[in-house]
Amino acid sequence: MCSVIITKRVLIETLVAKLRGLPASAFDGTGEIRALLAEMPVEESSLAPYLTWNRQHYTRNLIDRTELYELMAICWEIGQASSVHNHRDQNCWMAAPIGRLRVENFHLDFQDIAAGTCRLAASNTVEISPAHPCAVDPKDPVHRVVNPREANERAVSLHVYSRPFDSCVVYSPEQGTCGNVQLHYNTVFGKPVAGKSAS
Ligand code: 2CO
Ligand code: FE2
Repeated sequence: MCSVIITKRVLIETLVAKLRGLPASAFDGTGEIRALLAEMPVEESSLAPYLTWNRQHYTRNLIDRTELYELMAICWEIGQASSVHNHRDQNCWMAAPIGRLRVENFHLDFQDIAAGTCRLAASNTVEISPAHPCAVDPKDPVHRVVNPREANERAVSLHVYSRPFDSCVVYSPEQGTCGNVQLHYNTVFGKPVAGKSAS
C-alpha cells in the first residue's frame, strides 16, 4: 500500500497573517519558518497581484514588510538565474509555489570586500518545489538560484528574509572578485516601482 500526503494550499494572505503573528524568536533559527512554509504551501492564484516578468532579469515583488521580516515573490523566466551572492547575515527561507528552482550553494574560503577579491567553490545543490521549501544555511550562506532551462517553465519563489536587507555582496567564483550591490523591488504591495520595468 502506498500513501500520498496532500497538503492543502493556502492564500498568500493566510501566510502573511501567520508570519505577522510570530514572535521575533521564530526568525532566529531556521527550523520554525521552514516547517511553516512546508505546512502552508501557497495557492498560485492568490499570488497574481505580485507576478511581474522581465526578460532581462528576475523580478522582485514585495508582498509584506515589517521590522522583523520581508516577504517577496521572485519571478523567474525560463533560464534566468541570480548572481552568486550572500544575504548580509540575515536568515532566508525560500519556497517555490510555481515551478521548480535549483539552489546552488558555495563555500566561501575568503573575501576582502574592500579589495574586491574572494575565493569560493561550489558545494551542494538543493531543489525547491511546492512541497520542499528550503532555508539558507546561516553558516555557509553564499548561493545562487537558477530556473533551469531544461525545466522549460516559468517559476515563482517566495522569499522570507529576516531581517529585511537592501543590499548584498555579489561574487564571481571564476574571477575571484566580489562587490556590494543595491537591491531593488520591481513592485511594492502589487504596485510598480517607478523606473523598474516589468510586465
Ligand atoms: N536573494 C536574491 C534577491 O533577493 C534572490 S536569490 O534567492 O535567495 O534578489
Ligand atoms: Fe538569495
